[in-house]
Amino acid sequence: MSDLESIGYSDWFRSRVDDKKIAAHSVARIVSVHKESYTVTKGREEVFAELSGNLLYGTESASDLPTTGDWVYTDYYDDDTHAIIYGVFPRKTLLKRKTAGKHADFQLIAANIDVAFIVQSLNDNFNLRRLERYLVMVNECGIEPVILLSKCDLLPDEEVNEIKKKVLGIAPQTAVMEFSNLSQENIDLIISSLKCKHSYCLLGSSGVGKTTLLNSIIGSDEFDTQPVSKIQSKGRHTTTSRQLVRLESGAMIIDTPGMRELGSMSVDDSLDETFSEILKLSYNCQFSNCSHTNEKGCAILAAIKADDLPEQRYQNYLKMKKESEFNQMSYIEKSMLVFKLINNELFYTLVRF
Ligand SMILES: Nc1nc2c(ncn2[C@@H]2O[C@H](COP(=O)(O)OP(=O)(O)OP(=O)(O)O)[C@@H](O)[C@H]2O)c(=O)[nH]1
Ligand SMILES: [Mg+2]
Ligand SMILES: [Zn+2]
Repeated sequence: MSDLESIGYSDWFRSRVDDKKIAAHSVARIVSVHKESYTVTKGREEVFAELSGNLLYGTESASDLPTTGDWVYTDYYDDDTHAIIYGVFPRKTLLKRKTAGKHADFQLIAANIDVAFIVQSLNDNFNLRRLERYLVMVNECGIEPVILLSKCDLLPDEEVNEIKKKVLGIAPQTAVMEFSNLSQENIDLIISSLKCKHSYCLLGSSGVGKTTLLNSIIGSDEFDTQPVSKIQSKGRHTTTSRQLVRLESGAMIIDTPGMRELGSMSVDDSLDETFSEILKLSYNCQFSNCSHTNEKGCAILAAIKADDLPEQRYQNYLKMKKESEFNQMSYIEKSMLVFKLINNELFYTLVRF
């Protein structure tokens, strides 16, 4: 196995190389992203790297710039102490999220991730609706989700099992496991599930124990963690950067800062995947263009009435569908929507006088 293969390089990427770039440069993987620089590796030491002028000034969208986990074309200089990045490989998967604020901007979280661990703590952080949002995001990106319920030391087993049942109710196809960094329950199972050459990432709200889990996995306190009360009083996350960490097993894992706002980004496909039972029901609606709101012969409404589908889950589906449609609108479309509303407001004011 070559050094590159040991960190995940495969035929998938090999068959997508740019002939000109591969003739001129070598391949490396992004380990971490800093303000204006990067760290890259070819499977051994990590090297400081910067973007070439062409890449820095010639890209039209921020999504064309490298993110953690990306494969890139590089040249090493000065006895391999420093590298220049010339281009980014096509991505197998790209994890991104809508950033806070009005613009439909995206922040890249990580590229070429195989499995995403969605972490929620079993005590105060647990929320099924939030979990659904994470599942949509991960499915949207074509990444396999695994749900990890943290801090199981804080709850009696019966309560843990109740919550697990609820989770399986919304994600029957997804692996779900409770664990504790404190008692180390199921940590060995998580470790043995990590496959050589595969890339993983840890997702979830601030304070759920993502970094503590990473420390449990590597068996040392290498990365900073912080009590939840401190995170709340400071109003910021403990983990602030993303870094590809190589484990002894040959697996790679990226810890991420907790997410405050989770915008769902698009495509009905992944919504349908997350809410697959709703999609299945809709095949039985009498009319093919059924809006599932008031039609006769609507299988979804019938299922809600018969208690086969929880009303709340259906409402959540509708809400996310709407949100996803809104997010797909361009900034201009959204501004026009507001503008129209302002006009209406003025119009009514005039009528009243
Ligand atoms: N009781 C209990 N506490 C835990 C467990 N895992 C983590 N904690 C505590 O939860 C707090 C937050 O843990 P972190 O690992 O820093 O949380 P994080 O998810 O990395 O948070 P951000 O980096 O801000 O996104 C720390 O005080 C941990 O000691 C657990 O299994 N049980
Ligand atoms: Mg952290
Ligand atoms: Zn219907």
